[in-house]
Amino acid sequence: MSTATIPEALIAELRGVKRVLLTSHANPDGDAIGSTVAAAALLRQLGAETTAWLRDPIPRLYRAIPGSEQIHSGEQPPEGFPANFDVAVILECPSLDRTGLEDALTGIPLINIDHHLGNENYGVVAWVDTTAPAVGEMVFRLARAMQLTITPDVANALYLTLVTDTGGFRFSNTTASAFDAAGDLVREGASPETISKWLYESQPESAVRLVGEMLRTLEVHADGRIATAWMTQAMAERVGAQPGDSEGLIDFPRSIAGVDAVAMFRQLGNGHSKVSLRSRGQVNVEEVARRFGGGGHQNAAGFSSQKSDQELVEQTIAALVDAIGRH
Ligand SMILES: [Mn+2]
Repeated sequence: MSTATIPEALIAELRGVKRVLLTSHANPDGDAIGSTVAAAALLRQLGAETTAWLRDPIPRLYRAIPGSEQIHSGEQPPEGFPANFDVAVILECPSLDRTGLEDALTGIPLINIDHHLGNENYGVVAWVDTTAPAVGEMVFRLARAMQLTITPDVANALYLTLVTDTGGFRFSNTTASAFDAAGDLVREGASPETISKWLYESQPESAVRLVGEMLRTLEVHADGRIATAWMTQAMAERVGAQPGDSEGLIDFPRSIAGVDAVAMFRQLGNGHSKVSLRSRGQVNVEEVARRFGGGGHQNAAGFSSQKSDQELVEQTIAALVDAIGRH
């Protein structure tokens, strides 16, 4: 069940916790990292000891977030886990397997805070608000409800979740509440200029060169309504790309007039690929991603695959043709 109202049980549970693990999804994005760092800082105000653990490293783009350097990453649990922990707060994960740490998270009570459609409502307390523009906005509301202090570092981390999850206040989740939260966070010390520099003006040369490589693979289908592009391992090697350099590449095919759906195929090695999907308006790529075992939101979703490149492209395009055909 999706609710904008913060469950009383969540506030009660958080007030009592002493040793907390915080985690979010694998391949963490701005909302995952910003929410994790901010929620950890807020829980420390309540006297809790916190440890943040993400399966994957923090992409370069987000390393400027204060506190992100303290996040434990990798498949090995942080010291003392789970014996020395009371509870795990799972942010931004519709199902526990999205953490990539689900085997380690058994046997500890879970608190589930998320805004994804299709959240499985796992955990001793689940707060799922599918109308929230970012989980960071939910964390902000929670902090207000619990009368916690929003420091400038927390304000910046939460402001960043809004910028990244709304695509810079452009996607359909750019609601009045998104602007309300952004305005309040600026009043609490968030600096939009600083966050813009972190996100948009801190690219290594390799990331910009990768744009050129990717654009050579651009194709349009379905009378120009679908665009696809690739990021292969060979391309990444040619430019010396670092993990995280492909972040935001999908915005280029997405910017073409008349394109309603975009698929970006990324080779991960070992025959695995990741497909990122974007759409405009009512075209629902979350349904498409779900058909392939992934998930996301109506206008931004993704899935992983082990199919051959050709099969993957054909099936994805066919599914996108279906999706645009319904609108
Ligand atoms: Mn999010």
